[in-house]
Formats: sequence, C-alpha cells, structure tokens
Amino acid sequence: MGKALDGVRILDFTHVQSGPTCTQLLAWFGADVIKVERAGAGDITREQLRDIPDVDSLYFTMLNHNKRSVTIDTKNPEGKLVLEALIQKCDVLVENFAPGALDRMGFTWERIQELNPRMIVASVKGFGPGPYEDCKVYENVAQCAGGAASTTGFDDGPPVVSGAQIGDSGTGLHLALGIVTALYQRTMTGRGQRVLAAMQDGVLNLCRVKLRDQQRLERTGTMKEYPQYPNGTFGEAVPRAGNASGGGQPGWILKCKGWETDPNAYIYFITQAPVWTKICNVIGKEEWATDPDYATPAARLPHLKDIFAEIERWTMTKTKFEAMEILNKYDIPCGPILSMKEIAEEPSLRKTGTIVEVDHPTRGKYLTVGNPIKLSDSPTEVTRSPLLGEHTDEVMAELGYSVEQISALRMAGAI
Ligand code: CAO
Repeated sequence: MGKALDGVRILDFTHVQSGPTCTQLLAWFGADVIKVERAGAGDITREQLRDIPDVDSLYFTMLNHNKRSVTIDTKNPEGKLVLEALIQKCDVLVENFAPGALDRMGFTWERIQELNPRMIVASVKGFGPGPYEDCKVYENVAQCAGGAASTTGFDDGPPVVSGAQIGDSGTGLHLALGIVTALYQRTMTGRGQRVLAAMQDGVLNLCRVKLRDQQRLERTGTMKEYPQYPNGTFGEAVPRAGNASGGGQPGWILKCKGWETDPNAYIYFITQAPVWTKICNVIGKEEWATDPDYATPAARLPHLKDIFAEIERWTMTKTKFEAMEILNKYDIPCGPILSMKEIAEEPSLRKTGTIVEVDHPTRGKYLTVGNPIKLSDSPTEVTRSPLLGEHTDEVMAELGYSVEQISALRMAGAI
C-alpha cells in the first residue's frame, strides 16, 4: 500500500529535537527523509544522555526513525556541490540551525531558489522577527518566552516548565503542518515558499487560553474558576492556576488510595455541570444536588475547594483505576495520573502503534512513541533510526556519483 507522502523528498538539515520531530512525522507519512550530518560527529543528540556507551542515545533514536543519514561537510567547497545536487533533487529543505547559519553556509533563500524554484524551505527558529530574532533557543526558553511557564505551577511557587515538550515537539508539529500546506499550494502555483515556525509562537498558540484569561482578568478583575477565587488576590497578569481545568468545567487533581507511598496515585476529576447530580450520588452527598449553594455551576464556584475536598474523601477510598471504572459508568469525566512506567506497559497503546518496540543494530530493542496521527490509508511502520552516514553511498549513487568519485570526496573530507 502506498503512503500519503510517497515521492516527497525531504532534505533534512535538522538537529536536536524541534526539527527532527517534524521530519520524523513526514517520514512516518511516507516521505523520503535524507538527514544531513557532519561526518564523525553527527547530530549532537547521538551522544547526549547516553545510556549505553558508544551507542546512539535514545534521545536521537526516538526522534529520527524512518530516515536516511548522509554525511556532508557543507562548509567544504566540494561538500557544497553535493548539497546543491541534493537541493535540486528534493522538494523540501527543513532546518533548525541558529539564525543566519544557513546563509553563512552560502545557502540563502535566493540561492536555493536559483537552484530549485520549487523548493520549500522550512525553518524552526526560537523567535520570529523582532528583538530576539538572533537568539539561540532551547525548549525551556521557549516555554518561558511563550507564556507557558508564567501560567504553570501553584500560586505560592515559582514559574514551572512542563514535561510536555511543547517548545520543541510542539513547534515541530506546527512546522510539519506548514510544510504539507506549502506542498499543497505548490501543486497550484508550481512555486516553493518559505515556512517559518517560531518556538515562541508555537508555545503561545498552545497557551491561547491564558491570553483569553489575561483579557478576562483586565475586564473583570477576577476569574472565578481560578483557585485564587474567592479568598486570594489577583494581580495584573494571569496567575498560576495549579491544577484548575482552564476551561468552563472546574477540575482538580485528587488523591486516590495508596497516595501515601505511590507518587502517581491521583486522579483528575472534572465536576462537569450536566453530571453534577450523579457526582453527588457517587460521593454520598445527595443533598448537594438540590442545595441552592451547590445546585448550579455559578453557586458552586465559591465552594470549589470544599467540593474537591469532599470528592477527595471519596477518591481516597478507591485506587485511581477503581475510581475511573465507577465514574465512567456515570459519564463523569476523569483521568488517572499515569506514570511513564504504566504507559510503557499499557497493552492497548502497543496495539494501536502509539508505543512501538524497535530493534536497533547496536542498541538492541527499545520502546519508542509511534505516530500519534493515524491515517486509515497510510498506516505508519516505525523503522529504526539510521547510523551516522549509513546511507551516504546509496544517496550519492542516486545523485549520479560513481564509486570512484564518492571515495575521492571522502578522501577530501567533503562527505
Ligand atoms: N557541515 C558543516 N557545518 C555544519 C553542518 C554540516 N553538515 N551542520 C551544521 N553545521 C554548522 C552550522 O553551519 C553552524 O555554523 P556557524 O555557526 O559557523 O554558522 C554550526 O554548525 C552550529 O550550528 P548551530 O548554531 O545551529 O548549533 P548550536 O549547537 O550552536 O546551537 C541551537 C543549537 C539549537 C541552540 C540552535 O541551532 C538554534 O537556536 N536553533 C533554532 C531553534 C531550535 O530549533 N531550537 C530547538 C533545539 S531543541 O531544544
């Protein structure tokens, strides 16, 4: 069966996490992704956070599945010629170098267009045009500059970054959408274009509810679903909301049986308005269903702390899974706090390909996250990440280089 992006060739100049997430997605959808790395070193993540000496790290392998690896020194004049040949052959160049690095290599947008006017050039940068456009950026910088950190954590603590890599993997997702959109537009215009996903913009896009709240706060001076209401105070900016839901249905994380020893014996509980009577019945507070202080969402807002404390008295008598089972019967929205260990061992995630076991020639078997986007006509098969330069000869031969030319270029340090 063919794949959605069969025939699309990606010149993958990405490294670390944000760019590689994007090109891995495109590879999973069937694009031929040719990752360009420096001979001898390669993507820096190959050697970062290693758990086995001299073996590509999980950091690298889990971001570079289904790709081919070629080594080219793009600052070497002969290496530049190889890169030019690749630009002429590929549809998309994806890069997440520090600002200006591609230009310094000699591959400006104008030069790339001369070589291939159909080429789409897609970039991740930390910031868009403006005061910080020249800055180098990593995940947590983007989380801080995109508004996520100031709105995450508890009111009495410092800003907190999230375990979800919304700056890197989140921006990679945004970039992938930009690329397929540009490919679609190219089918009509015949022209390539530049695609930019700035990490600050990507994080802010994912934090839009907090920009919503900033404006609500400025207009009304308060936000009743925040834990600061009714007894705390609000300042000028959206405060940290702990585990409040961020939506119109109040929620909180509550202890379950075993919380004293298990750091993940918790459940997220949402007091969704349509199931309020069922909640009251389940926790044994039937009178709250008709009590005017509790019967309506507006009446409940000043009592949320007490309400969650009462619900917690009930959840603490059940494991998170027992609570889930009971609550789901009544359509009460809730979710167990799952540890990474529980997720790794969850059979249903293995069955859907969301968690995949992959075999690697030097590492052996390991678990990875499969494609979270499932296309019915383009199923994803996750194949291992390439060794450094594993496909250099193969790709060079496809570009028309002879065995002798390849070995001369290798001797010259160009590949
Ligand atoms: N051949 C020759 N030179 C190469 C090459 C190759 N195959 N691949 C890369 N290089 C060179 C680049 O041209 C650059 O050289 P100059 O500095 O002389 O122009 C150099 O390698 C280093 O590139 P870099 O500045 O991108 O790398 P860094 O490790 O210093 O910075 C990072 C890393 C991530 C901070 C920076 O790339 C960046 O800000 N990227 C944009 C934002 C981003 O994607 N951040 C997410 C990273 S994941 O957390």
